[in-house]
Amino acid sequence: MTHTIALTRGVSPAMGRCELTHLPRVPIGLALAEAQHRAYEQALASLGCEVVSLPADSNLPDSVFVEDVAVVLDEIAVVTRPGAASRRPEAAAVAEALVPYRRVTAIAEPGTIDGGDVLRIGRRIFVGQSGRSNESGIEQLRVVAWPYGYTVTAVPVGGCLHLKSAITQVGPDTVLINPAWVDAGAFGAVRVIETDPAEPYAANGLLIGSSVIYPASFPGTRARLEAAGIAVRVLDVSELQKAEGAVTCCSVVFSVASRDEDEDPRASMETM
Ligand code: CIR
Repeated sequence: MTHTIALTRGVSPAMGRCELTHLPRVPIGLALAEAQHRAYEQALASLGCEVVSLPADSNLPDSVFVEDVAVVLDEIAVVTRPGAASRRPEAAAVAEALVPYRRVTAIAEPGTIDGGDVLRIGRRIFVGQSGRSNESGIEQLRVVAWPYGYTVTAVPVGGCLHLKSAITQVGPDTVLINPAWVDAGAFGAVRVIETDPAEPYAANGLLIGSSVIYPASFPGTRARLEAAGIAVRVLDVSELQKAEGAVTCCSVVFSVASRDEDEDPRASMETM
């Protein structure tokens, strides 16, 4: 038996100083951001996840976006080296939190990867060639993952921050995609749902079991998901969106053996 862990981290009081690439800086309501983040954690819990929440860090504006600092495969966790230098100190606490669950390795300089660029569909891992993830980082991920039977494919992406701004998995063999930012052909034979053209940022949904946690701000695309038979759990994440975050980026989701069957989880840290 397995269960699902969702690792999260509290909203930093410094979130107003977050990295921004495509959006203008606008005031972020901290109390509202915290409330939205709590609702997000509650949605994860109600969908069956055990939520492991790390404390907020007032020195790390973007640290709520934990997805970017770890890629957790079934066999091993890879702590990333984020493309934005301001985000690199986020990795230490997340690496420590993963030690009870996985052997932990790390992307080394000069490699960079943001977890937001990493889309895993079964044993296929796609990594966006974005402003945040470079060739060395992608190659290091490939070297870590191939012994476990994963392929790692670099995918050109443009117009957005990360690969998962442009495409996410919303069903066992279904992706939600903004075709203006990434070419659907790169992902093989999967069912494709396109975002509403009026909602370019709408391709980011978080699949938990058979439900998709999804922002309230994209009703046109939500209707397309529902018309395709997908169960959608709608959340208002307006304040996280002002920091260029979405719903995948606020958690690292992975399976673990349920406690009664836990056998001596390996707890070591190594670097490449
Ligand atoms: C950044 O620019 O790094 C943050 N302000 C937003 C990161 C969002 N991460 C994600 O969607 N995976």
